Order: sequence, then structure tokens, then C-alpha cells
Amino acid sequence: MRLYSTFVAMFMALMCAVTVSARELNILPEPLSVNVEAEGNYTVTAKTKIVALEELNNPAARFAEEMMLYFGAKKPMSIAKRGKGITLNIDKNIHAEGYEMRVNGEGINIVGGSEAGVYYALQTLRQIIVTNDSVVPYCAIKDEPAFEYRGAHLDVSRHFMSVEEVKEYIDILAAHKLNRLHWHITDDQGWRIEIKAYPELTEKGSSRKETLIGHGAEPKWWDGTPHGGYYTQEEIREVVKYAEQHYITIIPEIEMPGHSQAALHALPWLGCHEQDVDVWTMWGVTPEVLCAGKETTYTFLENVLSEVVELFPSELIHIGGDECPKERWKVCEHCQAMMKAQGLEHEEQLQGYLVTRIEKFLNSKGRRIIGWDEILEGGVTTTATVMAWRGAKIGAYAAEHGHEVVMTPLPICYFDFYQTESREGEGLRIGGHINFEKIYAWDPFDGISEQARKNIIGVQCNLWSEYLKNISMVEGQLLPRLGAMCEVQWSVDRRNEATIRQKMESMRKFYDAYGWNYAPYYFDGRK
Ligand code: TNX
Repeated sequence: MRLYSTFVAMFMALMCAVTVSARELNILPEPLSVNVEAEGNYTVTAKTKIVALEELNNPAARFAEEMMLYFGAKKPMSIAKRGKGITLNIDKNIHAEGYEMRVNGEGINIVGGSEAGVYYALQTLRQIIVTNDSVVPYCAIKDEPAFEYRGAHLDVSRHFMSVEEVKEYIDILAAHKLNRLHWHITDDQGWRIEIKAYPELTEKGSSRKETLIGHGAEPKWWDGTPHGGYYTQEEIREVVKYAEQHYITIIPEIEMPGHSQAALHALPWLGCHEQDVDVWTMWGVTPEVLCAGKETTYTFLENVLSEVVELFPSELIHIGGDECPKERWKVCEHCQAMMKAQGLEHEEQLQGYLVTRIEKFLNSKGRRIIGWDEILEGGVTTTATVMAWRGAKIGAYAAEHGHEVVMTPLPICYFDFYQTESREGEGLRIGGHINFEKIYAWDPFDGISEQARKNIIGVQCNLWSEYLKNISMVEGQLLPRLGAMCEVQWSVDRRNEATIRQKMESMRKFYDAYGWNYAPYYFDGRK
């Protein structure tokens, strides 16, 4: 009897080993290669040691914290200089954001191309642990990203998100191996960053009286509730540091010369006629824009940007540049005089003049500009990076003409859009329809010549918050679609339609473990 039960136990153990080792690891985004060389598992617990030298303390500490949340432990996993467990090292011959990970009876051995590479290996490991009940099958993984720029945007002007909420957003991006947060901190509906030279910007420009209800069809209704909020410079520094610790660069966006009504409310002299305007309580495109004729506007922008570059180490600074109606400029004596003085024939060129002048200023500070694709219309030079939003064709055009391009075309990357055809149960959203499948099937290189492809530095999804009032709603728009997006960003050529659904089912466990909100539609099979 005893012999029989021993035999059964051995047989069961063997069966388990086979099933676990042979199973798909479900890593999202898809790594470069995954090999299962031997049968067996290594189980990670709250007591497993992380073995790392001082220089890898940051990725080790991040992982230790992230695992503590999962294990529900009282203190983070311990980090030691010697011993066995999860070993971290750097090998500069590996791609800077890449890594190699080997799991066997000795433990888990990770070698990254840099700190960031080690961090991404640990993100992969975290996924396996969380979605596989702490059991890590013996395996050898090699990995590196397809795109250098893997971004998500967050609009905190239309609805303010607290420091804690932005940090949670950063956590989600990091878990999907994104490395850029495009932070939209100024717009018509609220100026959200403290600028010491102009306290009025946040004193007056950071709150609006009320917000439009619905899509604003006639008759229009407002909610009668003030909405506001801003970040002190200290808070900005805190968020930048948090992002850095998660290997995410924050690209701040200071909108100009359009989408600036909140600044115009605070400082009316920024306008062509010193209009008395409110922090906007509607959505869309306002005719109230910064005057591009007065020298005081340029001084203002330079002073603001001087503080911005002190707060954000990002080489790229986003200067907006989108949706700037020219009605005010056409009848403004200052704008017309500036056009004459600069030999400009039409107002689009005046916008080009403003963008180019600001570009030169930022260059003098050692930074480069990125702007929405309208900046092409004003005749900007190829030193500017273009964020293609009005369509992939514009991105292709910019790439063919020598600009570095971030692809974020509206029909694929606007995560504020509805997620299902029927829109049933979704709540009010801005419009459109983008489901998981559409993003997953997208080829960001479509229509771009072989030689211009190198100019596509990356891909980004955008979270405009007109209809997203808090981080939970933002998350419901971001997840699970970010699952599709991150595979385009990190593993564009390695995507596999046959396995993605199973991977996302596995990711769902991960989202649940960290308490992140996600939309049910993809999982329910609703398109
Ligand atoms: C267009 S994309 C805008 C934003 C809106 C968004 C809504 C872009 C450069 N401008 O101001 O929030 O559409 O989807």
C-alpha cells in the first residue's frame, strides 16, 4: 500500500512538472525568446532573497515593494549582497533595456543591459509569479524592446488627478514596460503646474467654475460644481522622481499657442485684445489663443519653460501646437505687425515662427521639442519631433521628410474612445470606437518606406480626460487595451493572435492582484 502511494505521488509529481514546464508562460509583452530547457519549478516566497550589488538597489527595491503588495507581507523582500535567490547583474553587451533570465534549481539569474533592463526582467518575473501562484517554471528568457519610445499620455487638465493617482498610472505603465509618460498639464480647462514667476497661473487658472454636462448639444447644461487642482513644484519633483524610479521619463506638455484659455484667464495680457475670458467650462477648440505678435508672450513662454526644464530632466519637451484657430490673429495689430516684420504671408506661418522661436530657446537649454503634427504646417525644421495624431499618414509623411515621429493616430491610439460597437453600459465617452483587436492588428509601419522606418521612434496611446473624472475611469479606458498597445510597442514583430487572448486572461489575474480597474468588454467577447 505504502509502495503504491509512493508510486502515485511520484507519478503525480512528474505529471505536474510536465504540465507546469510545458505551459505557456503568458508573458506580456511577448519576449524575444522563451525556452524551456528542463523540467522543474522554482517557487518564490516573501522570504526569497534578492541578491544585488548596490548599483542595482533601485530595481531590486522596486521589485521587493511590488512583491510585498502581492504577498501581503509586512516588509519587503530582503536585498543581500551575497547568497542564493534572485540574482541581479548587468552586462553592457546586452541591449540597454533588454535582459536575459535563467531559472533553474540554483535560483533565478537575471542579467540586464542596464538598470532598466534588470527592472524589465523583474517585471517579467513579477508577472510569472503573480499569474502562476508564485511558481516559476525553469526557463531561459531573452528579451529586448522593439521601440525606444513606448508612451502613454495623461490629460490632467480636463480633470485633475492627484499625485497618488498619477503614481498609480505610472505603476500600470511600468508593469507593461512603457518608458514615457506624456503629461498634459496645461489646457483651456485648467493650468496645473505651479510657476513661481506667475503665481496667477495656478491661483486663477487652475480651477473652473463648472463643467459642461454631456456632449454639449443644444440646449447646453453645466453641473454648477467648481473643479480644480494643481501640482506644486515640490509635488512635480516627487512625481518625476517616482517615474524615474520606474524607468519612465515624463515629457511635460505646455500647450501653445492654442489650448491656453486657462492661462489667458489668469494673465489677460497674453491675449491679442486682453480678452476677459473664463477658465473654459466647455470642451473642444476655443478661439481664444495666445497672441503671437507681442514680445511679452515670448518672454512669458520662455520664463515658464525655464522653470519647466528645471523640474523635468526629459530631453524632449512637448510644446503642444495643435488646434490653434487664427481668428484673433487675423484682426490683431500685434500679430499683423509681427508678420510684416518677419515677412510672413499668412497666419499659419506666424504659428511656425512662434514654434521655431520656442524651439531655439529650448535648444539653448539643451532640450528638443516635440509637438502635435500641426507643427508641420508652420514649416518647422526636422530637428523637431512630430507626434502624429491626425492619422498614420501624417506620421508617414513626417518620417519620410526626416522628422523623428511618435505614432499616435486617432483611430487606434485614442483610448478616450468607446470600446464597443454598441456602447452599451460604457457610460458617456467622447465618441469613436477602438477595441482591443483593432489596436492589436495595427501595423505602425504601414505605408512607410524601409529607409524612413528608423524615424518612427515609437508609439503612444492618449488618455484625454474630458469624460474621465478620476483615475478609476482612466484605468477602465486604459486596461486591458494597454495589453494590446504594449505588444505593439515592445514586441511589434513578435505578436501572435493565437496566444494573445490566453495571455490577457492571465494578465487579468495580475490586474486583480494589484486592484487596478479594467474594462470587461474584451474578456466578455464584446467588440
Ligand atoms: C483632440 S489630440 C485634441 C484634444 C482633445 C482630444 C479628444 C489633440 C492634439 N487635441 O484637445 O482632448 O482630441 O479626443
